[in-house]
Amino acid sequence: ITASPPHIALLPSAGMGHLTPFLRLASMLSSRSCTVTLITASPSVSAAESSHISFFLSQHPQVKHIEFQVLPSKPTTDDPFFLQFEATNRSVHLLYPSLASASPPLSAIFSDFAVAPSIAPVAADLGIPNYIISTTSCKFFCLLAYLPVLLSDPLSFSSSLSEVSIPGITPLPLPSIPPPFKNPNHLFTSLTAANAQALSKAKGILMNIFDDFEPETLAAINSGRVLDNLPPILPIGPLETFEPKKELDQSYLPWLDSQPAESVVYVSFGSRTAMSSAQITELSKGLERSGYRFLWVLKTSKVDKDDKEELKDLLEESFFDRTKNKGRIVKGWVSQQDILEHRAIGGFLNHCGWNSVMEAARKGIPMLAWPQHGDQSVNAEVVEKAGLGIWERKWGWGLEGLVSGEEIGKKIVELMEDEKLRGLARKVGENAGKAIGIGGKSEKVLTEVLEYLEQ
Ligand code: BUP
Repeated sequence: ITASPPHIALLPSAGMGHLTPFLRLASMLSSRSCTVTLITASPSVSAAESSHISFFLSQHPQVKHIEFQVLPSKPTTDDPFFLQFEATNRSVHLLYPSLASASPPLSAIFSDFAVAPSIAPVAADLGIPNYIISTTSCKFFCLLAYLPVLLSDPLSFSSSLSEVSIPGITPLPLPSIPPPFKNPNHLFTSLTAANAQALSKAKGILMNIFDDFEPETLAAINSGRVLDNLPPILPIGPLETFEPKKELDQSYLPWLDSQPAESVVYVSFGSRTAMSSAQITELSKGLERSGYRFLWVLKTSKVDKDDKEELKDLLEESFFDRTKNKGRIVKGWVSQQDILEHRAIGGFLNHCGWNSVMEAARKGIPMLAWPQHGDQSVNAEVVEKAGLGIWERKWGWGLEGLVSGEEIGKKIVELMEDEKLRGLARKVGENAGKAIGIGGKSEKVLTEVLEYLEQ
């Protein structure tokens, strides 16, 4: 009997940073003849999530879709994305009947780290393997996996220490630890610890990374030096992009098309950064002072549905007048992959959300890292070490302090004029391309997983 391609159910979690790698992987699996079922939680937190899911399904009619209602949460002041992680975990068991009756029968569930504890028993009852998809750097994943051990010692995050030690990998500077981890009762911390405890039940951890980007950390975790009960870490990135090109604000494109090669700084802090108005003002000053051309994607709320402010209320009219030939500011969703691919882009000022890092790596675009929250400081260090970018540590967490326009301007000049960095970043791009090319390290890992799952 000839083997037939597997049927894989994909279960992402809340937020574009989590949904994006799942849609990309779903698209890749489908083009490799797998049967794919995409499971999505309803209602979604952001408008971007619902529109991307709809567009993805319209472009991939062969992909099956299960939409399930998450059980409501008690209203609290917690981050709405964290609340959705928690609600999804409480609701996942409801999926059992539809997964059990899938046709052809399911071969595996690929699910987000954020739902690890609730999906493990479902996969076990179905008698199929569960692969967890990690949406962050390998280094930050080590911290997530090791968090229960750190939380068991009240001194782990003591301010008298300058670093946090995790066996097998280089220590993490204390300021890079996400502030919620210092509070065991914080919702994000308790959820993460529960997720970490469920990791050993998974068959493997698929990561949107490539071997050459974090070789030492990957080798350490895969040789059991971080923890001895983790499943294999399977680097399959950078995941190839699939994104809607239609229905987006592309008003900046004609302008971008007319700019010289590598002359424009692209500025974006991802989908969940609500930058303060004082910082927005300083950033505008910094961009102007740098003298460089810029394309700035500006968001002012954590959840896009709440983003009601207009550009004219955020920045002075004189700023627009002075910079009308130098820059464009966009409010709303852009196609970041198209922007990073554009020949005019020469640098990327970014928060180091992991998808953005892998997209910049794929295109070999030098980054100026300015972490805002979550995994981003650890990611910034990874970016710096890999040669993809520079990071000004003393800026700290973007959402906590205020960095002056003068400093921002200087750093942008450094980013755009550092030829050595540009060369290193280009090399990162070449290595990323090799990893996902036929016979490349990441491509082989994915092929092996799919061969293992063939029916
Ligand atoms: Br904003 C924005 N267009 O306008 P990250 C983002 N993106 O294509 P985040 C757009 O969304 P987390 C826009 O290319 C990336 O693939 C971007 O994910 C795309 O950051 C994704 O970079 C955003 O991981 O998520 O949104 O902060 O907090 O989970 O890191």
